[in-house]
Amino acid sequence: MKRNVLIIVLLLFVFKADAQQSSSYVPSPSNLKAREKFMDMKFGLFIHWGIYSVLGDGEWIMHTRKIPYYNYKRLADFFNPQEFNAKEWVALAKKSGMKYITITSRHHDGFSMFNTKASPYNIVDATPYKKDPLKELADECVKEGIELRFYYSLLDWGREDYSFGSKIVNGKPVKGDWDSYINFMKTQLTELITNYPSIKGIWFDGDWERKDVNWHYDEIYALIHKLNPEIMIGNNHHLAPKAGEDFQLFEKDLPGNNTAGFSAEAKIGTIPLETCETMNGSWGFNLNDRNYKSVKQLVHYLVNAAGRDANFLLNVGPMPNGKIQPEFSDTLLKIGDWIKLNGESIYGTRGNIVAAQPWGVVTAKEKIWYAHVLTLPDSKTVTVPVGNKKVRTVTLLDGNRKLKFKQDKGGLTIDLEAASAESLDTVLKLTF
Ligand code: FHN
Repeated sequence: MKRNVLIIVLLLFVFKADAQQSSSYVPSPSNLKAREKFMDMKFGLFIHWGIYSVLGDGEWIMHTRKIPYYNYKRLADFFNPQEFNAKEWVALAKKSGMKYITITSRHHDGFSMFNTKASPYNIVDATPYKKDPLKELADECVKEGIELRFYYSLLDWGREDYSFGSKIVNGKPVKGDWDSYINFMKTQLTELITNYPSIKGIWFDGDWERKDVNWHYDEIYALIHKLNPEIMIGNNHHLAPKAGEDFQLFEKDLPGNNTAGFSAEAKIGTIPLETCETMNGSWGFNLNDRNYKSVKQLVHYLVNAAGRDANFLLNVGPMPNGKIQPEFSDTLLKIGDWIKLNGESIYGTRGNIVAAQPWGVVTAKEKIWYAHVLTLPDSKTVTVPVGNKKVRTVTLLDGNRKLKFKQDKGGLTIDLEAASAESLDTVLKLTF
């Protein structure tokens, strides 16, 4: 009996210690401010760019075509993006209504797209280009008031210390040198934060490749926040947020959905949300992927994300010459035209005010609600569940025209006879 009591006391102690450890991260005031700003920004440009773009078949080509590391590395000799122009990329993001950029500093192929002392396998030392595009991008972003964040792969297909494919025992790969790999990542992350001091976020990816390994997040996250407490950490592990993370990522799905199959275990937490999606079906440049999403699909994605209180990070995979293909930029600029007219219903708003409706979603700012009618019902009316809030006016955001409405216990029913069936999104502005 005595022994059982002792075991229970011990277990309680262990659980408590664990709970304390995982709740020990207290975001700094600057980090909390950064989170609010992040939620206000709503729309960002994701960029997957690396030496894989030379082959024009996506960023997984080394893995899918089983190209041995030492052969794949030769791509660096051909990577010379002479037409890369940070000004053009940032101007495109701005004109498209995007407020931040997240770019791959190092993807699963392990190639560093920045100037690093931690490995010679980087754009400055291993390519004829010899320059650091991330530095140019960081400087241009500062000039133009666009936030910059770095994607950073945890998974590495080539490094010996990572030893891709190795069995994991007791939290470590049996082959390779896990401590050396963790130290390598820490060195690179320190470089990214100290050499590019304006960056606002680190976007981790690849955790899912090694479910049972100890990634040492406690040390890695603490290091990042020690170097700059304001930096927001996100991790695309497809799970509920872990201690030390500042925003939660979703891939190819709105929070709460799992159409792409990544989010079965992605329980929604209490930190800011972001969902990312491709413009065709590929993250990295893919010469043969013509499955382009329409302006309407992407505007709807943005609006649906905002309605669920999430940012939308929309991806382009630039070509090996450094240009963004016109199919992408044309669509992005059209999204920008839509945002110019409707931005007040997106930027600075919050979502999850009411659950998503069959006709669309609601975003809100101060005392205004924006009902986004994405599918105009045949009845040409929508009912917004406003509860017992008394509605004063309902207007079409486009043109400011007043709409007729009636309010009763069932909600607020709005007459949409005046709305155009052609509109990408009929935005109704409700004042209370
Ligand atoms: O494997 C990557 C993929 O290449 C891409 O970077 C996406 C972006 O969300 N994340 C991984 C798949 O989960």
